[in-house]
Amino acid sequence: MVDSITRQQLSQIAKFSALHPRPEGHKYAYGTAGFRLLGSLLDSVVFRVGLLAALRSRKLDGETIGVMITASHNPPDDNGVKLIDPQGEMLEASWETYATKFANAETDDELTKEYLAVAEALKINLDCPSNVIFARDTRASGPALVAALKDGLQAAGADFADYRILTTPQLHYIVKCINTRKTPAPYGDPSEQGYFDKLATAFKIVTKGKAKPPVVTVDAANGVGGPKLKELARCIGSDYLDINVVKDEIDAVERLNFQCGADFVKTQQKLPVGLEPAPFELYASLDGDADRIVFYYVDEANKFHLLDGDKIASLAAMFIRDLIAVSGVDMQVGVVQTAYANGSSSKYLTDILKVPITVTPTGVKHLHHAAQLFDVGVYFEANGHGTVLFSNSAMKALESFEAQNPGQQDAVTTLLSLAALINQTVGDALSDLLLVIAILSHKAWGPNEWNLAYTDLPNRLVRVVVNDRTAFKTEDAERRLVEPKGLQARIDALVKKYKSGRSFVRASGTEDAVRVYAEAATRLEADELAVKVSDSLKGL
Ligand code: G16
Repeated sequence: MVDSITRQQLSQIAKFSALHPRPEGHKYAYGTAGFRLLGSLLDSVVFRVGLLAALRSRKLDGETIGVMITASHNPPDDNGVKLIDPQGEMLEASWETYATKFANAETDDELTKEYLAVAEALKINLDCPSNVIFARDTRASGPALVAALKDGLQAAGADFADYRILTTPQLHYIVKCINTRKTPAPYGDPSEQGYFDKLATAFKIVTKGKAKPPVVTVDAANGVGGPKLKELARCIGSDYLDINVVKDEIDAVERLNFQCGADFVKTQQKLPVGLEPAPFELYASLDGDADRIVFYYVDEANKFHLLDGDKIASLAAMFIRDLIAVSGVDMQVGVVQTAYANGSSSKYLTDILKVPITVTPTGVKHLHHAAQLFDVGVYFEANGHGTVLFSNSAMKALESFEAQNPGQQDAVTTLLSLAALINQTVGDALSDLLLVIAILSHKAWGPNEWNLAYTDLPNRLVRVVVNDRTAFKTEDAERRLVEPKGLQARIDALVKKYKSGRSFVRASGTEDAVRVYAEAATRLEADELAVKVSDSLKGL
């Protein structure tokens, strides 16, 4: 028996849904980082995500849920939408199925039925309060998608707040702040200024007594990270840090991620177009929503050296491991990687640093949960997406530790301020930038000294367009293909021919393509292996 509140909500949903018709024939899927495709195909999806966000909040007794409208590293015409859970984490995986069902409902009637079915199956009281906050990146399709989202939230009777233009990690931060406000461990002030202040204060504590770092030049991919980074640097103050932001034309929407940005630099293994670096100075590139960062420099011969997510993870793990050892606190650091991790980085972590490694499928949602199993979990994808998580028990151990000497006290203070500096909700390019600068300051290292820890095996990442990427099924944390049948055996046969060869193929969850990764002992061999494996996909 449907009560009057439910009836009213369903009728509102049907009414608003008619304004956001689903394009015919398109199959949607909640992928690596939510729904992501051409902005012009997303109106109905975003409206429906609004409905789901309202339900998710109700299911969690009115806790605040976040909705981010962004397509991150994708080209300017794409857009996307993803949900953020109350602790600032990615949406719980079991709800991705509902998201996909909502997005694919053929008619308004089918959509209201799905809505009711989820509410009934999960025993959600539709009369319960529902709170949602949202933001977007700088893409041209953003404002119209925000309007669709508002319609969805209104139809479902949710209370909502528009945080306008933010980086993805800023929204994750604010969601967590709101939901922890009245708890014994509030995460921070739930505002953009609160975010800047928290990072700025922590950075100053972590780098106290160290020389001011040399200037760092940051390519902001012509996205939202540019203005936000300038504001963060202003909050830190030029007495402590100089950041030179380039590629910051957010109004030139067609230049977003174009020949610049973290994805371009990592996949092309070259400088952003137009950048003329000075030897041995530190450079970095963000992606379109500032949740990824990679670093690089050139040597005296102008040779490009990439310091990617694996290098960041190794640097952070080494620094934190050493601080823990000095502090005498009983805890352990571990690292989470994906199949893309360079073989040399995994070897360095295990053989030299002697820290445990876990490997998960691509997508920070997977890495994040694995990192939570360590006292201090460092997780980074090679593409520069990652963070460092301090568990509750690690925080308690640090907070209650009684240091026996100034060295121990210093180490504990640095670890605690690192936990504040590093975004605890998701990979955050701005926070990771400060983390790297802080560690290099402590070590008095430049990028070249950082790079010396280990030498990357030459590698190549290729994007291959296929007829149907959903035909590519993997196992073993995406390191092996199960389908199409027979393909893995062909890849194995190719890999065998190369010294230190490794290659895998997986479907992208953010682009309509599959990705081929190859590494080998020499540049030539890595490139050749990548080409041969890509060729083996022809006709699929
Ligand atoms: C997203 C995910 C990352 C993932 C990347 C590429 O990044 O958040 O975890 O590595 O997509 O994924 P795929 O290879 O499946 O396309 P972003 O920065 O685009 O949000």
